[in-house]
Amino acid sequence: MADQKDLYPTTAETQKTNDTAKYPTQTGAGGELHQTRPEAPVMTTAQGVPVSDDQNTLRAGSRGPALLEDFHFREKIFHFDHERIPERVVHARGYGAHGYFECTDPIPELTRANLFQEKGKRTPAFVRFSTVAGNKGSFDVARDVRGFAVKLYTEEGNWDIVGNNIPVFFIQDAMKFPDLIHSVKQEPDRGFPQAQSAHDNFWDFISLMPESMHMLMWVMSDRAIPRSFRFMEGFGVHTFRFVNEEGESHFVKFHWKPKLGLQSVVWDEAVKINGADPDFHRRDLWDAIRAGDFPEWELGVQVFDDEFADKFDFDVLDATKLIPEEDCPVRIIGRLVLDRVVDNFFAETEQVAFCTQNIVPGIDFTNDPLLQGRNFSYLDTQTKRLGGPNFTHIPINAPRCPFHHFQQDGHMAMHNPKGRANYEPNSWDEGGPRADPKRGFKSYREEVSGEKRRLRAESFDDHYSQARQFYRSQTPVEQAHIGDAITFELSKCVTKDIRMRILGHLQLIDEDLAKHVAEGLGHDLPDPAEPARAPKDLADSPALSLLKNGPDSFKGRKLGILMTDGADDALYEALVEAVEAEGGMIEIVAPQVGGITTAGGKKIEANQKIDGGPSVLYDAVAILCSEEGAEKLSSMLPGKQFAADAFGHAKFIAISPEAEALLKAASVEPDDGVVPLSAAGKAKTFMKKTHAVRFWDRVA
Ligand code: HDD
Repeated sequence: MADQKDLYPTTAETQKTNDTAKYPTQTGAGGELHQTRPEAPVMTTAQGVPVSDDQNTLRAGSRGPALLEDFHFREKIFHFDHERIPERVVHARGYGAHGYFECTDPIPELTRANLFQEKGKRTPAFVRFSTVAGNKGSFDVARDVRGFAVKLYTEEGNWDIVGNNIPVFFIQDAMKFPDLIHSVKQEPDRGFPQAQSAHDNFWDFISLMPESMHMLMWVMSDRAIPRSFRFMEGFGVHTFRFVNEEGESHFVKFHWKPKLGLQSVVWDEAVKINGADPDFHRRDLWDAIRAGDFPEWELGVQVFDDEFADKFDFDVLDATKLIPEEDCPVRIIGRLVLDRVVDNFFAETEQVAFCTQNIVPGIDFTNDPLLQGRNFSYLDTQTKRLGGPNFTHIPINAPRCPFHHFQQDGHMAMHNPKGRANYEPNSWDEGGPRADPKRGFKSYREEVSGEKRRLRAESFDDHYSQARQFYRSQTPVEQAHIGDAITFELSKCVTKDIRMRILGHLQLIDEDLAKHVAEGLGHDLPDPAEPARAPKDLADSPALSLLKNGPDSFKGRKLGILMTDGADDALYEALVEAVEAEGGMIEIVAPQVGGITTAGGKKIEANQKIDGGPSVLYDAVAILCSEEGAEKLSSMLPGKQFAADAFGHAKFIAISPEAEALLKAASVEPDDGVVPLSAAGKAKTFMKKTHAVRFWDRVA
């Protein structure tokens, strides 16, 4: 197999060959083409035949009919016609990057998995983040669960942890997955709405599936509108097994914890970001990696035994439940670093095929009915999506360790076993591979028994207690956001019965939440729903709150500086220095993309023209302008909106004295979250304030 470097040349290398714009095609007077870039490689057909002219079809006469024998044209169009493959039935919109996993705390006593045996050992990884409901061309900041799928190319095969940024799921049994997904995607008769759950079908289904109430709380929280992939957690969701060399097993749940802390946008921002930059999340990942600011997560594990599982309030095989970190601590055992963008989106991000069935020696499944069903679905869907059983031959899916088997042929076979032996046992000298009872994967020897029945265990029947725990573990701001989100979504449901059914469930979760939503909708509260099991009060879990687990610096975040001609040089320089000291990024927004000239005569190029760089794209903003500049911005709607939105979204705002006029024009009454930069030293004070992420007092 070619080594990985050959398969994926670095982006810098590819970029060297991409700079073609300065070589326009020249056609001579006689209609023949001139080669305008002599050092470029000769273009060929897919068969390797050099091409002499890629601009004109072969014709009889200069204005006559095209000729069928034009094999270059036919091949080019034929290939183009076949460029699309089916998009993923869920998680269609996603973005991937390469990196590695590094073991920081080996755990051989728990698992024989190769990647956890040695401190410092690195295992190549590919990660794809995604939204669930939207089509491939939908927008990034939809209210939705985010997929967090990690492929680890271990020395004993590929291990896929196909998780989400939410630690629980809507349903308990894989049988209901098609129904769940049908309900949330576009309604089948009308083909809309796109990438959103705010419609009757979704809420109708959910209102009839009490088991989804816990997940519903998460999806209506700000977890479902993350600031970027870099600021969100990932979870393996199910309970898995670690199995050690002796064949002993422990249960395990996987957690990815972002080094930057947790951060989300607010709903009004999300709506506006989707218009301003539908690629907000993928651009963020691309920019961060290209800038060398490599996103990083810690891998944490919650490890527990049968005794803990038996005593725990809920069934550890029920994917609608989590184990609070306060009850079973998360032990950090490694880190995941994404340090390389893809060279080709289709070849890597689109063709990567995650399968929950891909596990390695040392890891095993449990009897979670959702997980068991997934193990069928992923292999099945990849075969359809990628066109046949040989999708493991595609470089992004191939193991990086040696592999030997007798599988052969099929569509697009890239490598078949060599030699005569293609079965075993055989008696040939070069008889090919054999199973190794010692090194090979062995399932944990769990005893199982029972009648064959279609049943849901009684231990799965508490649908409200953890929903209540989640809601009550949030700060008041977060609780208000959950209430507002449910109100918004239900207000998009045309059928009143659906809204009323949900209000019935909400009362079992939290009376105040139910009232908040009922008031927002203008309905009286109906009778509470009839629970299969009465909910109980569980201890609050601070680990469930986003705001309690936010960033503690400006690292990895972006300051948008709105500038005009005549802006003060010292204030600008102090701001840049303060942001850089924190490891943050800066974008300059100006009335013209060509940039501005400071009071001191310095030319600063802009990254965004004001109408293309609204404040929703930034974590915090600064406005540095002259008096005339403030007047100019005040006369422009995007100028006023920049200030008004930043304020409305509870952002920290730094201003030069002249910018006060713009705030006034935007009806912004400055508060403690607005920092006047009267002197250069104030830039640091401002940056310190931004550690709190937002000035929540403004909206509380
Ligand atoms: Fe799934 C894709 C995560 C339940 C069937 N799923 C998919 C992806 C993620 C998840 C992250 C995108 C992978 C990628 O980037 O290519 N899915 C989950 C989680 C679940 C879950 C965390 C619950 C704990 N999924 C689930 C069930 C089924 C599926 C119960 C079916 C029975 N999922 C699929 C699929 C997809 C998929 C149809 C679509 C595209 C693909 O697999 O590659 O097979």
